[in-house]
Amino acid sequence: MAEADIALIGLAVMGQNLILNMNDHGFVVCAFNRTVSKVDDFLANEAKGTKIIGGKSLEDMVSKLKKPRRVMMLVKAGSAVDAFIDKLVPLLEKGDIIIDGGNSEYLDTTRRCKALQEKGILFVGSGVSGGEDGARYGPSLMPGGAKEAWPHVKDIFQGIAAKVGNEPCCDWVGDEGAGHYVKMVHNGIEYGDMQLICEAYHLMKDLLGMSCDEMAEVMAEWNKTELDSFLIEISADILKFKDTDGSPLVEKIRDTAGQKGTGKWTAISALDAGMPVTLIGEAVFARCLSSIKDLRIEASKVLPGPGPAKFEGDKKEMVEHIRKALYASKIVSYTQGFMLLREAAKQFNWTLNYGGIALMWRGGCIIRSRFLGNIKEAFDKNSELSNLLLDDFFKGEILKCQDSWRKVVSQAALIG
Ligand code: 2AM
Repeated sequence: MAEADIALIGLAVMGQNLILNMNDHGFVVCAFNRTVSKVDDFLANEAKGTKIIGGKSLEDMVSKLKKPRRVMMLVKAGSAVDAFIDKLVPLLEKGDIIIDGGNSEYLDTTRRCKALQEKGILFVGSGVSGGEDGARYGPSLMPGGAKEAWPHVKDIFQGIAAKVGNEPCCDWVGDEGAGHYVKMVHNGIEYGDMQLICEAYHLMKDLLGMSCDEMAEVMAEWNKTELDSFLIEISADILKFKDTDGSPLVEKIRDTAGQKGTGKWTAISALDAGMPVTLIGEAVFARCLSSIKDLRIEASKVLPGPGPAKFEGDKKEMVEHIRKALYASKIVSYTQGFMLLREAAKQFNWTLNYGGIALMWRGGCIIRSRFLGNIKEAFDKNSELSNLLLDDFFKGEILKCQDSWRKVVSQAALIG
């Protein structure tokens, strides 16, 4: 019997949580997974007592779907997505919809869109951000692809998405791989934000000699200012967190970072597009540098800096300079990110709604912040705005911050 509103394939945590979220919003979901035993496990545990149903096979899953059929995948990016598409297509009809909610490369999404269009199947590639918690209680969703699919998935997507006020952090992004492209740039910006926080930490710790508890307090204060954001909030929590021996856990974590690839793709795309997305590029390179730890240790023995940092000014004042430097750098990073989006739209012939993108990032996702509300306002005032720095609000903010910013950069360089 056709009873399910949507099927979801891929029962890792993200997939499970999205299903539970859809169920909470009144949608009947049919769950499926390559390893089929996980369907029964899920129904017997996490999904117990809900309206969620399961598929015994792909055929069984498809037979339980209302038409047009909606099938969402949350499986490992790459060949797993293509493998499921190949198995699904013979079971579907023209006008049915396949949605890829994984972290796929936008060029793959564009390719899949085109191939499925020829078969009459509507393909949607959607960015999903917010991690496990976001998936469960309200992610940021960035869908793009075959626009004819949007009226059929809009209610589910906007229903489960995070809300800012009453507005859902989900809207149609654009054609082909536009949704995954926007998610990619989101991840690049996330790398940039994290790098800026690390640099602020580095300056407070090594220039000003502050303890983790002191820095936690500063971050908590910063979270009441223009920097109000998820990443600053959790930085305060992380700095406060103690290991079982009572010392700050963060200091015990090896200072080498890996990467999943989306930050790198953003930098590559920026080079391809000829756009100066320097801050994200530096953030990606900083991760690369961090990961060659042995070489860094070796080099530090023979290439000393200018000696131990000696800061002689007013610490409290310097902390405020650092805050303003972080804020100004963040404005530059988002400006660069939106420059890249604009150039990609031109290159791929997409119509992107920049204010809508700012709103999609305003809540639910990892880079969620008050600041994205200001970006949304800038595009509301002028949807043709060529560059964020030319908006009156951001121009004013940069002018307010630039003296502090220059002080911090010069001090940091001089002191090594
Ligand atoms: P599994 O439980 O059968 O491993 C996240 O890894 C999700 O992607 C899981 O649901 C996993 O299914 C699925 N997955 C990973 N690689 C896959 C592949 N090659 N084909 C199909 N599903 C895959």
